[in-house]
Parts: sequence; structure tokens; C-alpha cells
Amino acid sequence: MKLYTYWRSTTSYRVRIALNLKGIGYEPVPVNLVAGEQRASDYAKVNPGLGVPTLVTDEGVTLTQSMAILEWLEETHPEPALLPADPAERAHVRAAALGIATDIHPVNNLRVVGQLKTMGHSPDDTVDWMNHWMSEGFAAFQSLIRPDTPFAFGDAPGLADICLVPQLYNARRWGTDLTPFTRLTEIEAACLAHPAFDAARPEAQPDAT
Ligand SMILES: N[C@@H](CCC(=O)N[C@@H](CS)C(=O)NCC(=O)O)C(=O)O
Repeated sequence: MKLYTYWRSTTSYRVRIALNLKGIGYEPVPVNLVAGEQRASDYAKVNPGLGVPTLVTDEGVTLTQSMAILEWLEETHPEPALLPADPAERAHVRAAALGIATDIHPVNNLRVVGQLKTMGHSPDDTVDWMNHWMSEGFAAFQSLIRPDTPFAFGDAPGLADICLVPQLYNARRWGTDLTPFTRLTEIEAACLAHPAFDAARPEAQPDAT
């Protein structure tokens, strides 16, 4: 498989973790977001959403949207499972994961922050903006997960952890106050001790600078 990715992209990071957890080898194809390569006409044909990740399967099928890619990976490579078997538990895991994917990430995306700057907001204001949404989203996430398991919902990492760890990477990048979220940073430490998460870290990517 081929994964269009950017080392600091949290949505790419999610997919890198899932591929590693499921033991699927892939060829990374770097897309430099800072240089604007996601808007180049060649890449727009691959992903009209003008973002990463994009996964091209061995059969040549192009998949976009990180959450759709994660669900596809779960359906086609069920082991190890990223979702529990019980439907209500699955819904709880998805709710926590989607809180990050749909309530935090989109309002903090590069293009959104860029637009805020175009509208006259200072760089400091945009950092406050990002930290505000991360703090709100992490508080919700922390309330939604189990209080006392090694990972967010059990003894093994799953979809919620896959979304959490990249978002915490971004939080550290922008200086979000993580002191109210010790449960989350403990889960992060447990995840990063796992080789699948470790190999997916931004700093371990070939395009890291
Ligand atoms: N909802 C999409 C978002 C994809 C996305 O926009 N990714 C970011 C990187 S984390 C990006 O490529 N941003 C480029 C931009 O904003 O110009 C997904 O989950 O795949």
C-alpha cells in the first residue's frame, strides 16, 4: 500500500499507527503541507479534500478521510481489533475518537488557522484558539473513557487511543496545558511504549525535518 502522509499531520499519524498495529507494510509518500503540496493539481486529483492522509491499496483503490481509512482497515484486517465486539461499547469508543476527529481537529487544521491569520488574527491569538479547542475536547474525551484501564477503553490500544496520541502530540507542539489531563498523558505513555505507536511518531518519519 502507499500512504500519502506528512510527518506532523495528526490525521496521517492515526493511519500510520493503525497500519503498524495491524502489521501492514506500506510505502510512505511525503506531502509537504508547509510547502502547500496538498494543493498541487496532481495531488488534488488523488485527494480532492486537499489534505493528508490518502491510502492507495494494493488493488489500486484510493481511500481518503482518516476515519474512513481506519474503518476500512478494521473491516479488511480485523486483527488486532480496534473496536470492541459489543455494539454499545463500539459506539462509546467511536464517540471518544470522533470527539477528537470532528470537534478538535477540523477547527485547528492548517487551513483554518491560516484563514484566521488572513482575517487579521495574530499568531498568538491562533495559538490560544487551538489550545482552547484542545482543552475543551480533551476534557470531554477524559469524561468519556474508562477511568482505570491501561488504554482508553481496555487492556489493548484501540480507535480512541489512535486518535488521542496524535492530538496530544499537537497539544505539546502548541503548549496546551495538560495538567488537568493526567489520565490522558498516562494512556499516551502506555501507547508510546508500544512499537506500533513508536514507529508512527512524527520524529521517526522519513520526511521529518
Ligand atoms: N478530515 C480529514 C482531514 C485531512 C486534513 O485536512 N489533514 C490535514 C493534516 S492533519 C491537512 O492535510 N491539512 C492541510 C491544510 O489544511 O491545508 C481526515 O481526517 O483525513
